[in-house]
Amino acid sequence: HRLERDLKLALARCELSLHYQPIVNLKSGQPLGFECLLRWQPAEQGFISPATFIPIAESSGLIRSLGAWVIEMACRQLAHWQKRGWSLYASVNVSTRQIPDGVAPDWLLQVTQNLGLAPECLVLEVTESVFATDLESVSNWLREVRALGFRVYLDDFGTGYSSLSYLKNFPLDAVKVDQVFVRDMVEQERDLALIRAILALCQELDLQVVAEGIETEVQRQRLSNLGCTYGQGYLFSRPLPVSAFEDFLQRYA
Ligand code: G
Ligand code: G
Ligand code: MN
Ligand code: NA
Repeated sequence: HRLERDLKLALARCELSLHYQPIVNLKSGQPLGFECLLRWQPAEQGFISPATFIPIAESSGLIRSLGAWVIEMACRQLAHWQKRGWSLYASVNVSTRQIPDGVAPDWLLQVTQNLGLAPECLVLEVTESVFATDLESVSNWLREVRALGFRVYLDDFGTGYSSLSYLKNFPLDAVKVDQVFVRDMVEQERDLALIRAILALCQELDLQVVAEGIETEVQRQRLSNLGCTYGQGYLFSRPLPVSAFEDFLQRYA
């Protein structure tokens, strides 16, 4: 596979970078953290979407080294921004294939400690597909990373193999409501009803909620009125490269 071969070389060739998208307080718009999104720009080509290359990295096993690079880069960038006075957290996507060995708790501790970062400032976004794997090792991993102070968000909530019993049995800090529910919540009564139900469920379970894919002021307002505290989406900012993200932060300094 040509893409797989090129992806193997991408790290050494410095073709990978992270873009940063703010996660904000819905009421004030204040950025509280950022999601790190991997970007690959091979020489003499445009960007290749992670939707294309992440599955290749997962099936080839390359996701381990790629994922480690993402976490180290995210932490370095976060430490830099914290030193500049921006009190933020970093949220990184973790593939199910990386759990548990690719994101070993003691390795995470080492990376953050070396940079002087509090574990609370690192969020690991996992998807519901973790619950379709070895539940015992996932469960042990979750408990260990959270006991060390790292936070875990359940990403793309509502689109995967979600069984509500997982919310009951597995310790999580927040769920990220997938953008498919937010997209039509203003026009479609059923989508709004689903959002309401998810928010009520999470309130009962003491789970925080981040709404994804917020593109309009009306969506922000509705979500905020329904008691959703955090959000992310193009309304606030697209995922941005370092300097553009710093410009964004500057506006809230
Ligand atoms: O940013 P964008 O919409 O292009 O991302 C597409 C998909 O790729 C999303 O599902 C996102 O979670 C995933 N993705 C982006 N960066 C990473 C990463 O560093 N690791 C993993 N595992 N997935 C990522
Ligand atoms: O799967 P995950 O939630 O990690 O991926 C987030 C993806 O959603 C990223 O690829 C990001 O570029 C994209 N995204 C972020 N905000 C918006 C938005 O407001 N609208 C749309 N359509 N996509 C968004
Ligand atoms: Mn995500
Ligand atoms: Na998501």
